[in-house]
Amino acid sequence: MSELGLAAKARRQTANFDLEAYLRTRIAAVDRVLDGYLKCYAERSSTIWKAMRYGLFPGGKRIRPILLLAAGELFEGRRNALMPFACAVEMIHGYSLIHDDLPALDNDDLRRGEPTNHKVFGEGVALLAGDGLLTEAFHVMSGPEVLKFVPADLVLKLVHELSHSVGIDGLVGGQAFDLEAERRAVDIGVVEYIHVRKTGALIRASLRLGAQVAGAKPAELKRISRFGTSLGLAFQITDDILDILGETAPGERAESGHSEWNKATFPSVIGVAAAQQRLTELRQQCLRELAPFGASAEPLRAITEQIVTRALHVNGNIPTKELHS
Ligand code: GRG
Repeated sequence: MSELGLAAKARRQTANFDLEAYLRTRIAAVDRVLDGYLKCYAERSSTIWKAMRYGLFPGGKRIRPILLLAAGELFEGRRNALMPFACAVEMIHGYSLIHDDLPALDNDDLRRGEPTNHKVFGEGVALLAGDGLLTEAFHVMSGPEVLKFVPADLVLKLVHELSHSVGIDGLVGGQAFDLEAERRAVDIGVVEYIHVRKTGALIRASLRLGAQVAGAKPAELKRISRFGTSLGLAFQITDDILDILGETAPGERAESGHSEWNKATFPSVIGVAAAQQRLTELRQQCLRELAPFGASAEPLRAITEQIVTRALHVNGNIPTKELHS
């Protein structure tokens, strides 16, 4: 089937899928378990505990744990086995946002419409709250409860994989490269290199972890990995298009005073229309990877559509290919 046919078919399929209900139930489940993990420290009632909790609640879209659960469900993984890993990736995401908002990095005052962690607790505590969430993620993943559902050798493999994805070859390395890129002109290859690591690595790892916990076969895991790479990049390009066109919700927008056009992003380097074109290609790659899974991949298909749709149609600037599909 042609690329345009594939996209049109995916849109017809996802039209019957209740994504809102799917997301609502999974967000509630993730929130419940995350809350439970942090509750065991609640009696300390210390400032660091409050700051860690503030980093997680109220949450955002919880897209990483939801992708992990969805990839796990695709291979009939059990919720009890998947959930510790889902919570771990959200804790790591929470850490990265707290640290990214600090004055030394993005210097943002608002996150999800509320004062950032360091504005409420001070820079020192915010720094430690990020460290606490990062550490807790690996504590949760490797806990004795997890071993009731997941073999120890697989847990070790997943801890190894996730730590690599958020380390120097992934989230941290991508962020460091991004910081350096602010001071020089970069081409689109460098921008892609940064985004695949800074944003894409954790999204891809979330999907891969879910699939592996659920016992995906090697060929299936490769497919999920390719899907994750494309979706991770699509997620960042979407965010940058919405940011640059001022469509990001208030409180989500960068508050650092830097012009969005000065950052190393797809729309600032190649323009909004070309960024939308790249997004269209990535959406098609995502759908192509999901096609062999048929109806079971409906949640992942619908999430993909939800991620890219707003950025493709923003400002009425619809790529020509879209108009004809
Ligand atoms: C500090 C090591 C370190 C890394 C920071 C995540 C990150 C790397 C920076 C955040 C800044 C940013 C705009 C990153 C792009 C990824 C992105 C869009 C993050 C926001 O993720 P969402 O939309 O947030 O999933 P919610 O609020 O829904 O949780």
